[in-house]
Amino acid sequence: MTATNAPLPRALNLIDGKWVPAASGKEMDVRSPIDGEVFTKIADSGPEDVDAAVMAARAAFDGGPWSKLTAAERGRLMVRLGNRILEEAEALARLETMDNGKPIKQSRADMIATARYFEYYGGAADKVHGEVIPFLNGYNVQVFREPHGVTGHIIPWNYPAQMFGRSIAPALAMGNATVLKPAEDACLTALRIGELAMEVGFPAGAINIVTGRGEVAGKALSEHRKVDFLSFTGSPEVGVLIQTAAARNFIGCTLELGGKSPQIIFDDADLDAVYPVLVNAIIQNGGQTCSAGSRVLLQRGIYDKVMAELKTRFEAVAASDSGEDAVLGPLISARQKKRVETYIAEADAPLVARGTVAKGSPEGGYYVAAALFGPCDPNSRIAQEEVFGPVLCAIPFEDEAEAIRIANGTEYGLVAGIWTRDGGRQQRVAKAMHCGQVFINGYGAGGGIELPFGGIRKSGHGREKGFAALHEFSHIKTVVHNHG
Ligand code: TXE
Repeated sequence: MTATNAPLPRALNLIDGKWVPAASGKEMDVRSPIDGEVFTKIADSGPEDVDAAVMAARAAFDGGPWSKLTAAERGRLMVRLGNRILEEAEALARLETMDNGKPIKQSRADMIATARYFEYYGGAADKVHGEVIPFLNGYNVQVFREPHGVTGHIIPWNYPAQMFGRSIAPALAMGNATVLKPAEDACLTALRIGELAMEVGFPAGAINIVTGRGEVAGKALSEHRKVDFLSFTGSPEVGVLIQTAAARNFIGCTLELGGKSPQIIFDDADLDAVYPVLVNAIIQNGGQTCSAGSRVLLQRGIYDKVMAELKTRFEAVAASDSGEDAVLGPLISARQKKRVETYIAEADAPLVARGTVAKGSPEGGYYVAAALFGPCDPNSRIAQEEVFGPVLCAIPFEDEAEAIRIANGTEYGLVAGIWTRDGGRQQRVAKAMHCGQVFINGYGAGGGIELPFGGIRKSGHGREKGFAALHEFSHIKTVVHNHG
């Protein structure tokens, strides 16, 4: 296993500025995907722990020290946390790799992105201005952007540190007090960053972290009546439960539920630029990325040429133990490995290439060799469902109209990539995409903290990243003043 020199966080929750065990005393095992071995424990929290965290956040927001900070002071704390994350980046990256299994280089990049969330939103905290609206004579009308209050955050295991930053940084910038339930499959960096947050001086109750099972701790957080807003990233199945719970409490929520994102390659594309991006967009993080480019749409004239090159590149990909040279690590869990292997075994399309699992990869790790399928029927299961593994399916198309139809032809709508030198086509196809983010002659799976990100339909709703997230984590209050 990749050695970690990071101090392991204890099996405790962060509630009201203190590190405490689950009230029940229960703990759960944490396994490293690299070798499948248990290497530490986390708190297996129940509704009573969630309740304590929510009440701590309530107190922090309803008149506690957190509520008394100016926007600039909140921002300063966040920037300080970003800087601490950078100072600890190597240790955090090693912890992430051990806990999540991703290649160490990916973890290093993730830590820089995580720090950047706190830097970006820390800088933005005092730059969200209200408005003054011209109205009747004798009136002043002001529009304020107010925090919701207590925000509940349920995040997945694929980018534990980045999701922590992505979800809570904009909420904190707006002055909300937060309760976060990280994923049971990987949450150690979130806990460690919680320790750093206490170190840099966040007041008690502003950031609370409760670990545990989704159907217990996650459920309790999503249904808690004192939570004012929910932010969820995970599966569509759980997204429905979150939205239902939000509706029962008459609160808002954002859902980020993954995708089946297409990259459309027209026959005039710069193919040498395309190849590495295509492979990376599905190999990165083992394909366990909501915005993974999991479908490649190829114009018929270049189909054979591109597939021959992709075949060579896929066969050269070896899943390995996430050390310095690794590009593909293990998947997160035995369950995900089984799920992905089943998709591969049952795929209703020709298998074109399979990568390998490097010799010497630890027994018991959750390694899956990359797979390339094609030509796939656009309506086949492998071309419609999110596999969440290193599995790419190729679909041929004739012309622009067919490419658009196929690209938009799934239940998801998160990201699309368009590769062509034709400027008019770039604009037409981008406009025609039913999704939340489009890349032209590039593809940034997950990148860009400044860029609003999120989906439509089964990919969810609401926007994270950029200033859009600050708007999600606030509501508008209109004050009408009759001074006549
Ligand atoms: O997700 P879950 P899973 C997709 C991807 C993957 C599939 C299953 O296709 O293969 O979902 O992954 C918490 N109430 N994505 O099962 O269960 C859980 O503890 C409240 C895409 O791991 O949705 C964790 O913190 N919370 C996605 C979080 O929800 C509950 C990333 C996500 O877990 C809960 C992850 C409940 N009843 C998976 N049940 C993306 N958009 O990137 C679970 N949770």
